[in-house]
Amino acid sequence: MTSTIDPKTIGKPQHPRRHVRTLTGYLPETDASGKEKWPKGEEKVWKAGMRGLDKDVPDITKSFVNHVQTSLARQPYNLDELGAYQAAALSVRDNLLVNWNETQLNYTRKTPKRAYYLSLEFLMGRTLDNALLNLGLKDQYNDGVQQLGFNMEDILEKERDAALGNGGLGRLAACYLDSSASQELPVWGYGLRYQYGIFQQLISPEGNQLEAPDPWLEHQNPWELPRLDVSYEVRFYGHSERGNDGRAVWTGGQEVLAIAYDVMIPGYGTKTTNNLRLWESKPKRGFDLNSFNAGNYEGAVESSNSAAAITSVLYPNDHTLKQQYFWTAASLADILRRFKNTGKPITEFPDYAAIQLNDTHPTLAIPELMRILLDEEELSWNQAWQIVTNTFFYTNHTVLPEALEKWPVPLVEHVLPRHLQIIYDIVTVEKKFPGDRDRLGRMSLIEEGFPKQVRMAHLACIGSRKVNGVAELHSDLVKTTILKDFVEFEGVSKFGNVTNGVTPRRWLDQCNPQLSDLITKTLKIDKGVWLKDFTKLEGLLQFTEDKEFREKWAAVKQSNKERLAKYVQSTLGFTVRTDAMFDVQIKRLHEYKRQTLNILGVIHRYLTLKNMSAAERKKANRKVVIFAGKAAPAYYIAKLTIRLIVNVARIINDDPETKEYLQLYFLPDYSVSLAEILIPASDISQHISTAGTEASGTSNMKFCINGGLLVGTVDGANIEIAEEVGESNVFFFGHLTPAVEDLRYQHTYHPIPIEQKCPALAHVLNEVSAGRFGDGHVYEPLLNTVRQGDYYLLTDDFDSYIASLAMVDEAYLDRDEWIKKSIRTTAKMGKFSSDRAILEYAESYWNLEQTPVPSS
Ligand code: T68
Repeated sequence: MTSTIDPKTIGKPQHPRRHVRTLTGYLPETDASGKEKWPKGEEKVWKAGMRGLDKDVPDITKSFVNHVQTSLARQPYNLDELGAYQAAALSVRDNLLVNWNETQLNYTRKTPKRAYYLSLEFLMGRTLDNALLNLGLKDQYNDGVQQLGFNMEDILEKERDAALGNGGLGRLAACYLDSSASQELPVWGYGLRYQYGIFQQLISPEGNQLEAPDPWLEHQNPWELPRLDVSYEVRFYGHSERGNDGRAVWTGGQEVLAIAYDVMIPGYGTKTTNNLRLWESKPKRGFDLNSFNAGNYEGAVESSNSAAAITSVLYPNDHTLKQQYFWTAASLADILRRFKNTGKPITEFPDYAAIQLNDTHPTLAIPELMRILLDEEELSWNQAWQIVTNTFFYTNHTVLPEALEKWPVPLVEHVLPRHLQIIYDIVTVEKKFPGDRDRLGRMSLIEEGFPKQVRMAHLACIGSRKVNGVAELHSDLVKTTILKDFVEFEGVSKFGNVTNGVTPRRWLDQCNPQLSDLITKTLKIDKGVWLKDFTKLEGLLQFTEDKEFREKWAAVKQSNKERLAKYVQSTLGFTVRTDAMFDVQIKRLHEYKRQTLNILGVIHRYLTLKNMSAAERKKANRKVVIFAGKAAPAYYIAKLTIRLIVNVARIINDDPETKEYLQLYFLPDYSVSLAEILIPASDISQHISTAGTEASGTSNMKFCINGGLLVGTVDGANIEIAEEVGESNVFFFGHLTPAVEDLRYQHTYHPIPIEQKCPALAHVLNEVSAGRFGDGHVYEPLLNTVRQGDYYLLTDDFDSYIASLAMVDEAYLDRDEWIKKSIRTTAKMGKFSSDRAILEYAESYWNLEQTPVPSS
């Protein structure tokens, strides 16, 4: 059923502003017209009687018990750990709300320019521990729950990860929110409230990845505030009728409601508590009463089911056009409503709002803002385009051609008829540029073919004020490959780089509390200071020659290995030996990330050990190799790599001759929380993408911050890490980016048989084929990616990879020197704090100012 409504009502709040009053005694008061009367400089007055933070243990236990009895409706004499977690979380949430309210009020009053981070993914992980840290209430809550007979560590374990993301891009968004709040920047996140996050990964007895749903909201989510009063209508399908004036009226189709859920984002050591707004889709009408009355029950609920489905799942490595539009339309409507509340003219919009596009997923916001400005605000094309191109900023996260988003024109036309018209109008503008036909074809927003496709990266680029990549090399590649023509047309100054960063709060203090303590005690600087000025870590350099300090440093690493071993024992039942070098590769499974190179290297090591005499083996390093990561469910080759790892692990871990020297584990269901256990335990980690393919990588930073060294290719942020920590502390191997194209050309036109080119690798592949690790036939399609074509250059890099691992072994044998390398690495990681990165965005891109909440 469709209806025609005035397009001007789209994006308007569904519920008229209610009549609000001030609680007696709680200023601000309202005047006769309902306008708030702010007491000038008398903040304390209106705060009188307002709820403050629970700072003391008795307040905390009282609030905990209160939540047990009221919010949870349970009795204090039979509470389990899940209940204790929920009560603790609700009590912490009350505290977050105090700061959140003050922050939002401060922004409303000061109307600073705000930035909006639009990301389809926010990989938040757990919240409770982070909220306690940022509020500065960790000790008090530890004591409080202990007094009530619970243990904070056990309570923390009860929280499920909020896993609303696939990998690096989603986790980066979460780090940036933490840093924005910590740096007192007015930044809001906008995303989707998926009912099911990234799938849960199970491993079958054969070693296959199986996927199960992740019903993370099952036990309710104490961290979200449903804002049922904040909702917008979003339209799909229908027709767009153009008038003579270039404006259009878009009617009919399906209308869906977007409902807001707010998640509070506390800054570390500041009152600033920002907001992450996640949208849930809901049918505009419950069900179609006519169909219902006619006995067509399925038909009656069909459209309401399709509306609810929009935000039901996070698709692995993919999103849908409907998700993208639903989210961008709701977010823009909300941003515009907030701007309009300031009473400023629409032409000033870019002075008050910067919108950051996290990859191309939110690019429909560009034609959507054009639609609103043209059809609703009735601006001219030029005025509208001027506003749009001063509002948006686009960050690219990949140059892999196959990963660049494109939507078929017929699909866009069907789902978003008005937006396709606007996209074609932008094409017209583009055609005004002088230049040859080839170039115009390359630059077009529309790729020719059957069907034609809309190139989202081109749209994001021309609709934005600035474009950036996420590490130096990657930003250069953006300029010289995928957006080369645009650089020539628009000038190089539009294109920049912001090297990624990670939050030191989660990725050092929370995940590695012992190291954090050791750093604080050694530097004699308050943790509150160095966690915010991460370059202070450099002070550790002067202690590298201090033997006692080195022993303490090594003891922390050892203890983290034991924590990991305990986790593996209790969850999987395997006994991991902790007197070994821990070598870790954790990331999404993808051919370009080359987990295959790693597992083939492990097999090579195993075969080498098998060929040694017992006496020779005794001299070898003991090594534990760990993998974790999910493969997209439809990515056959990536799943086969997991299967190979699992089956090689079975053979290796069971071999009495070698198992003392080599153990191998695939840890299922990789998550933020699992990374928090794995990273601090690692001696060496692998970042071994084919040169030029990994935009940045962020786990490389996390490992180094925690004193782990890297073995890697000259790619992404590995390069800048080496620049900081010194090349002697990084184990580089492999061909460089400029060689890749030529090597691929050779593979295609002058292939050299693998036996000749890389005998060591050929031997490994033959052993797999011959069934040494289970039925060899199963792995043929995977092995053939290396034997034929070898797009990711394993045959070119294998020998130098093995050589670099030999250097790792050699370096590890001198344990004292290794620990020095580890200390030097941590000490020089200051640059990679996400605080530095977010300040770069704020200063060089968004033109945003820090807006601290006044202290009371
Ligand atoms: C990652 N990208 C980059 N994409 O691979 C990584 N893509 O090098 C970089 O460090 C990180 O972004 C942060 O900049 C992704 O994680 C996705 O997850 C993704 C999801 C859906 C569709 C496309």
